[in-house]
Amino acid sequence: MQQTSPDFRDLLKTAVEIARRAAETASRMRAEAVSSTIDTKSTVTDVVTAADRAVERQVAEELRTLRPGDALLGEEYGENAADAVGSAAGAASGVRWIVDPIDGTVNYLYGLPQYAVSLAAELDGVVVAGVVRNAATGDEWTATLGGGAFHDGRPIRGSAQTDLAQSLVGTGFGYDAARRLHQAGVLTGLLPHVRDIRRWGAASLDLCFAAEGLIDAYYEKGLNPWDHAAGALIAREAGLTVEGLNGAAPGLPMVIAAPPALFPPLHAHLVTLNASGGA
Ligand code: LIP
Repeated sequence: MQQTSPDFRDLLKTAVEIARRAAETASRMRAEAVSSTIDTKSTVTDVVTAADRAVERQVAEELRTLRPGDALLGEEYGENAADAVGSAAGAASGVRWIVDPIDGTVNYLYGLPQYAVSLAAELDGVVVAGVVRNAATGDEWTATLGGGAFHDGRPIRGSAQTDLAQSLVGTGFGYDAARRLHQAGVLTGLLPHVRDIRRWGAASLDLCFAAEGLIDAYYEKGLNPWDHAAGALIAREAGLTVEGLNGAAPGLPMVIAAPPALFPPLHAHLVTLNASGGA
C-alpha cells in the first residue's frame, strides 16, 4: 500500500464528502428539471446553467464551513468563488480547491450518463488530492499524491498497451466552430495511426478512463484547470504521463495522458499535426 501524507488523506476525505453531496444535487436538479420543464416552459439549457451554478455554490459554502481560509477556483464563478471560501490571492492555508461542478454539460443536458463532479485540492500550487464522481452512475475515482489511484476504492493502473496502432484514444472538442474545424483536421491525421477514437464528452471522466485502462490514452486542447485538475492526478497516480506538448505542463494548449510507452509516439503525431494550434 503506497503511503501518502496524512494531510493529503484528510483533504481527499473532505473532497469526497463534498463531491458526493454535490453529485446528489446535480442528479436531483436534473430529475426535477426534466419533470418540470414541461409545465414551467423553461428550457433544459436554463436548468443546466442553474444546476452548474447551484452545485458550485454548494461546494463553495461547504468549503467555507469545513475549510475556512482556503481558496477556491471554480468553472462558474472563477476565483470570485474564493470570496466564499478565502482570498484567491493567497489562501492562509496554502490550499486552493479547484472544482468543475458538472463536467460533461452537454451529456447532462441530454441525460447521457457521462457527467461528473470534479474536485481537486492544491497545496502550494501542487494538486495533492482529487476526486471525480460520475453523478449519473455513482462511479468514483480518487487519488492522493504518492498514494495511488482508485476506482470505488479499488486500485487502478493505466493501459499496458505499447503499440499506438492498437490503441484506443480518447479526445474531445471545443465549443467554438473555428477550433472544432482545426481539431477535426488533427483527428483526421491521427485516426489512421490508432486503433480507434472515443469521445465521451467529459475530460475528467476521460482522464479516469485512461487511468483505468478503459482507453489507452487521451488528449485534448482547450481544457481549463477545473476540467483536468483532479483527473490528471488520478491518471498520474495510475502510472500515466500527463503533460502538454514539448514538456509543458498540461493546460489550455494541450493535455496528453498516456502510458510511458505510448506518450512519445502520440506526442510526436500531435506535434506534427499542430494539435495545439488553430483557434
Ligand atoms: C467539457 C469537457 C470536454 C470537452 C467538452 C466540454 P464542460 O466540459 O470536459 O472534455 O470535450 O467540449 O468542454 O463544458 O462539459 O464542463
